[in-house]
Amino acid sequence: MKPACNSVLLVVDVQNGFVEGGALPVKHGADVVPVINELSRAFDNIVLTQDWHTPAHASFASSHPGKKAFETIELPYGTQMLWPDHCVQGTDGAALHKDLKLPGAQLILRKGYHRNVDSYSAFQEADHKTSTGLAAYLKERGIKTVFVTGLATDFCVAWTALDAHELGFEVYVIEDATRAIDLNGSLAAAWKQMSAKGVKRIQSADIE
Ligand code: VGL
Ligand code: ZN
Repeated sequence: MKPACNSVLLVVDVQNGFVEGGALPVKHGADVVPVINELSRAFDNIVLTQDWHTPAHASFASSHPGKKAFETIELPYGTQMLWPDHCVQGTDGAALHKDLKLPGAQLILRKGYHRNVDSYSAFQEADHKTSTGLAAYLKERGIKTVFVTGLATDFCVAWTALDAHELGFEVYVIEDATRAIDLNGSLAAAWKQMSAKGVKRIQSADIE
């Protein structure tokens, strides 16, 4: 398939913090970089996201005495998975991967910058109330279809894809342009949920 001119390639959180050597490494995370660089040639519109947390963010285990990374905690908006400190605003871990070559990208959207609220999704924070503004931006530009890539398949990619679908976009996740964290079956659960909602799963070879 050839993405129409009202499509966007959404590149989620391809940051140092999520690849080998980062604070929250996704296995083989850096492998998405050449795939995304190549895919970008087929798109007129490209948007990137950056996970962009305050120091002592509520999603960090270190902010909750006695808690460890990959445990959960109850926050006012629901159950929150706790993570190692990662993607702190302005640090090297929060920088985009150096081999990502997307000079034509039009917007870099930062998310997760409210200290007490996480934001896996590029569209809506984890309180399920606060918008990032991305849907309005895309709709204002006439975008109808979103192709989601990046890290991690089972967290930020899946939440972004599900929200995009809910907001009325046609949504494709390009599987080989993503890599997963996969905690306790989270990857299988994410694909199940995405399929059930009508998010389409494709491969980079399906795009021309
Ligand atoms: C992510 C966990 C915490 C992601 C971000 O980009 O998938 N995962 N923050
Ligand atoms: Zn995060």
